[in-house]
Amino acid sequence: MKKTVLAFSRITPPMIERLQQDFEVIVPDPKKGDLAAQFDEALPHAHGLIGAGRKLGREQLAAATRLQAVSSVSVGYDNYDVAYFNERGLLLTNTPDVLTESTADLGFALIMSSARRVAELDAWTKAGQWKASVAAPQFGSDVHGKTLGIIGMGNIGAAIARRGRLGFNMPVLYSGNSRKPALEQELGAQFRSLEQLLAEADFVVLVVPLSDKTRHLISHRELSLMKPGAFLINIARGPVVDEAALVQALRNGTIRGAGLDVYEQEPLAQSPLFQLPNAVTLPHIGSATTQTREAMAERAMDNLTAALRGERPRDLVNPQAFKG
Ligand code: 8YV
Repeated sequence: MKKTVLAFSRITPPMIERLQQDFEVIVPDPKKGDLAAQFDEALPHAHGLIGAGRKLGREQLAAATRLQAVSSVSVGYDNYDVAYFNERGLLLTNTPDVLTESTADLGFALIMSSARRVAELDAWTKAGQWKASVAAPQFGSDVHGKTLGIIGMGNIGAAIARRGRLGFNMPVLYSGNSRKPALEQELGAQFRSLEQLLAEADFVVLVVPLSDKTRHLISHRELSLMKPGAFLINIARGPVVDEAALVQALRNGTIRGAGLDVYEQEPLAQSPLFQLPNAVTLPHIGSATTQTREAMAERAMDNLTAALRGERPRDLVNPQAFKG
């Protein structure tokens, strides 16, 4: 008998088709009524879950008595209670590598857009404000040659650092848990304490995973250490930044601007950030290109298929739970 896979977020028709070759697939459908009720009803039957953007832990999975594996269509796995997964022997997988370059592209788009005021001046032009040659009130800040500070030099951080160093001649600073000698060699990147990096960088880019250690890593004190002309870019997770402190810093000129892809609450329907011209606000699109989302879907399906066949999945987050 085929095992059952339940999707916990929207998955594409090609994904459904591929999964159906091996599994019974249940995808809650808004046309059939309440999504949460459909999910709750299917949960006790599921051997595998696949999706993204949903908190899953003890409370949410109590009824999932047949569950063996959860395949997240994301690299970040802060939504999952890994200790609980280990306790139950549930496998958790993610999708590293395939989104590195697209997410780095987006990080750089935010650097460019906030420094050169791309979104703001696009709206200004379309509003018919362009009546004479632009002057100082529309001027932006240079990107090339400025100092790039990466907080969390993992794969995505390194991909942004390469863009900055090789494409824009930017000196690269980084902070984090460990030194990266290969990147120091390759890019001339220099290690700094968090405080030093904040004081020196013109663009501070957050690429750390969310954990108890990184929650509100950037708050009033850290923002006050940044240069008044500097920009904060967050493509990591919203709660890494104390958003109220950021709003204050953007309002009173503690820093020049921010480029944000992630927020403390998502989706973000209302926010004081929307009133701030020096905040670029994107709807969590780091990996959202057609090619990358397809690659993530493939990787997530490979992981789930392996896990439900009793094989060790390629991207196993919690090897402790694998009894292979
Ligand atoms: C998406 C991400 O937000 O992979 C991650 O960790 O943040 C993004 O790719 C996520 O996959 C939700 O669709």
